[in-house]
Amino acid sequence: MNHNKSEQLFTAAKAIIPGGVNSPVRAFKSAGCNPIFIDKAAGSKIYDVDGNAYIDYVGSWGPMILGHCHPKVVEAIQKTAASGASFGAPTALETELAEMVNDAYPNIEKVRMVSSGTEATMSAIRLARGYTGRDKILKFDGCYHGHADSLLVKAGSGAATFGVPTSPGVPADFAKHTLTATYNDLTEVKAMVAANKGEIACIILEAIAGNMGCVPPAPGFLQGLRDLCTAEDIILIIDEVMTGFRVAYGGAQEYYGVRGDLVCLGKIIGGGLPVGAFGGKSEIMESLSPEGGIYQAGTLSGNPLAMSAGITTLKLLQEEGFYQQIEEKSSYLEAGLQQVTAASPVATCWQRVGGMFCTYFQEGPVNNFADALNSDTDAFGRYFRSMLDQGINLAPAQFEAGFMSVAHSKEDLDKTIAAVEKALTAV
Ligand code: HOZ
Repeated sequence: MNHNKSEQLFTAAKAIIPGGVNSPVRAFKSAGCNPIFIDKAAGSKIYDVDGNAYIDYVGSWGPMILGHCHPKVVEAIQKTAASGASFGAPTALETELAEMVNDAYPNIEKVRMVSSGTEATMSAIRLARGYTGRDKILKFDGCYHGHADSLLVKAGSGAATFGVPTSPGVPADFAKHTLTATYNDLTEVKAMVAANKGEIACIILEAIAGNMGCVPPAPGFLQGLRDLCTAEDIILIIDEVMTGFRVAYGGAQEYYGVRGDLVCLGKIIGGGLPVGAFGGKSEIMESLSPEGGIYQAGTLSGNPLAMSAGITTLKLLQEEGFYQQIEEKSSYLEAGLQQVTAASPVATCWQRVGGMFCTYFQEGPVNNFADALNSDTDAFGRYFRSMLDQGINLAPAQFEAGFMSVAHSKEDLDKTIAAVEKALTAV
């Protein structure tokens, strides 16, 4: 495959943008090659500036569950843009999307829109601290909740990929308030809570960890956290930026039947436009300014383009059988991949929940961050490069998830399975 134009654009970008990218993992650094620059996308495909087509399993890191450029979403954005791109003032669209979020998540009694997942999680943490009057928070190794100071401690995603799970620039005085525990280890969490009794404001987690690959919660883990938080007056924050409206219309909380006190959303609720949201029990949310004293604000919060893209997307997700289709496509891919990986001498482990998944280069299973770090990332790089060369766009790092869209056809899935078979011979 020819990547000449992408190479030229990357050289130009590196001269003016740190690392040539506006978000680190996009640089393809850990995949051992240079990034492709994107021209356009449609349905299940993404096209680079050199005219190469790829079956896309990145889906803008999750939002594109309908596939790229769904005509109804494009129309909604165009129509809204014709009336104004941003007002910095309330619109009816914000209430409409908030009501749709409340219908999907009954525990989100009130919700505030922001512009990214990072904003959602950092605001939810401030709210939890302000509401409880406690400073400490507890997160899990390898979970990634955006790049706010308190949360960039033993973080997954790019932080893990580039070997800086706790970033320079996060003051030790901030990081000391962030306790970290092993994902899926309830005993350890209980011990930490006991050792810090009355001091922990919140426990925050990805209900399905999607920033150390794809790690489902062990049976009883989520319910155990729920019970512990209730008993200790700790706010349970479920980060569903990735899983919300993805593994079910009501996200991981519907899927597993466990509810948080606060919930963070993003990605799908903006239909591909920059968006985030956090919400939960009215009693807690009412502590936010201007009702209460905990401050949080944003010029582009509730942006009309993002709201209309989100509303249209959610309406389409409500169509009969939508999640059944995502499940069928994902399990078809899973069955095909398991067949080819079983026939290969390369050690692999496939993990999936609904339309999010990951292939680890190790025997597995992967239950936590330490397990994920056992993967052979060099093997992942060889696999990734071979897949890209065969026209399959995967997330360019081992510690990321892949995403299915409803636009992926059987032909796409069969091509992907055949490409995996070939890629494994290159690993
Ligand atoms: N942290 C994101 C993936 N988990 C990266 C998103 C991006 O580079 O756009």
